[in-house]
Order: sequence, then C-alpha cells, then structure tokens
Amino acid sequence: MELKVRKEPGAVPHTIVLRAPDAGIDFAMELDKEPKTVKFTPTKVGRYQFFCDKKLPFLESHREKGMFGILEVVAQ
Ligand SMILES: [Cu+2]
Repeated sequence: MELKVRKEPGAVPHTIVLRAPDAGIDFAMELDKEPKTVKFTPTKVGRYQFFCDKKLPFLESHREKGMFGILEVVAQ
C-alpha cells in the first residue's frame, strides 16, 4: 500500500517513523511540506503506532507532545 505524507509548512522539522518489520512495515523519513510517498506491503493484521522521532535536549519529544497515530491493518 501507499501512504502520502507531508507536514505543515514551517521551519520545525518532523519525521514519520513506523518500525514493525514483523508486519512488513518499516520506514523512517524526514517530512517535507510537499507530499512524499511511503510504500510497503503489510503482512500481518494489527495496530501499529507511527510517530515523529524529533526531540530537542531538555524538552519533551514530539512523540510526547502527541505526534503519533495508529495505522490499523484490517486485511491483507
Ligand atoms: Cu515532530
């Protein structure tokens, strides 16, 4: 399947990361305001969390600030 991902315009960098190699889903990329495409072939039904892995020293990570979501694979 394909996901189109982008971030809101602005100087703050963001990423999207999903590490579930057992389920055929394993990607990490910098986001841009122009959409990028992520391609993968899920092999397992389930709920997988994706998140932004940016973090500045002494501050909450972006993930802790709520930059995460769930990709739900319902059928192959
Ligand atoms: Cu972020």
